[in-house]
Amino acid sequence: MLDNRQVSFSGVQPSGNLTIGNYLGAIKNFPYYTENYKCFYCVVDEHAITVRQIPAELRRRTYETLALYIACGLDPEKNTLYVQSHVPAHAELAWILNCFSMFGELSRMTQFKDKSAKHADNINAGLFTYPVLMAADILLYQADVVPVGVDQKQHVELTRDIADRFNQLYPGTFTVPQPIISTSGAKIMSLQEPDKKMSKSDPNENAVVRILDDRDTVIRKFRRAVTDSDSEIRVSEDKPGVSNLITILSCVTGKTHDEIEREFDGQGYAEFKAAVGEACADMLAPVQERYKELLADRGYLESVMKKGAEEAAYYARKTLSKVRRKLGFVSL
Ligand code: ATP
Ligand code: LTN
Repeated sequence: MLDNRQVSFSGVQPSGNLTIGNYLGAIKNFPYYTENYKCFYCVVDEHAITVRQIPAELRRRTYETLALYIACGLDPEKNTLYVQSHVPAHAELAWILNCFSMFGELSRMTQFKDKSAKHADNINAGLFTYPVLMAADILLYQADVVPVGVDQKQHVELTRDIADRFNQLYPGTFTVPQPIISTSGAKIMSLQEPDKKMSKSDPNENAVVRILDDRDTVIRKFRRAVTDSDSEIRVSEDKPGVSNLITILSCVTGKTHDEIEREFDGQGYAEFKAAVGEACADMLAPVQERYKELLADRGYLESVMKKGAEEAAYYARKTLSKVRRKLGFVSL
């Protein structure tokens, strides 16, 4: 709770061009909290360097991710939008929380296991302690809710455990946050391997639809999406490709799975895929238009970053001072 309002916090890594998975699973839900919560939405560049980044690309994507936040409906006047590395308190609290996080619990994190397998030549300590930095992000702002895709639920649960552990030793320090996972769209799957999550760093470009893909590209990627050998349009565990497309269409149009199954009853996959592609492209068009205007104005984006960093630092400092006092660090 801050200023008598509950707090919403979330973050997205500038580690690639954002996908409709990032949009439907997370960013689209962020503005929902704007009116009634104190909201912090962060571009988590420090998390992104747990895998190797090309500096010029990281810099460009940091601007792009911020511009996308705004283009997706987050008003910088009503939400604190900022870049993680502009607020050193994140890294500082992360160190402290490292001393309250257990090797065993970090070893069980699915994302760590997946990313270690993917980047076997670079299993660095940052990749291992990634969730501790995420806990620091959330706990610094005394967040009540954390809107994320389902893949991040485990990390928010770990954050709760760390907060509980710390609060037991030093009562009343942190708010214990709640993960908020949307009922649909929480896990959009790859269009090429529908048993895998759609991920912005997937090297197979046909597997992901990016928020900034143009209309023809969106339609083409859906046309090529992997389905199966029968022709029934229905949600089923043994039809992961078709189920994923139904989920996407449902998120985009607000129609239920049942309604979609009835609407396309008797139609072929080609017509169905074309309809999903069209609907998705229609959803993305206004976001893309706004994004282009924003990206052309770096000065404006920098002013948003600066104001956001100042606001965030104000709240972060309060929590950090409390933590330092509780731990017994000497303050000058
Ligand atoms: P990377 O491929 O670099 O690991 P990512 O695509 O998984 O990135 P993140 O920056 O880690 O994206 O995630 C930002 C937000 O988007 C998180 O809340 C995450 O849960 C959500 N998200 C990511 N992928 C999906 C997906 N396929 N479906 C639903 N939500 C997703
Ligand atoms: N770990 C998240 C990104 C992230 C985040 C956060 C999400 C970093 N800090 C705090 C919510 C709250 C990811 O990989 N998607």
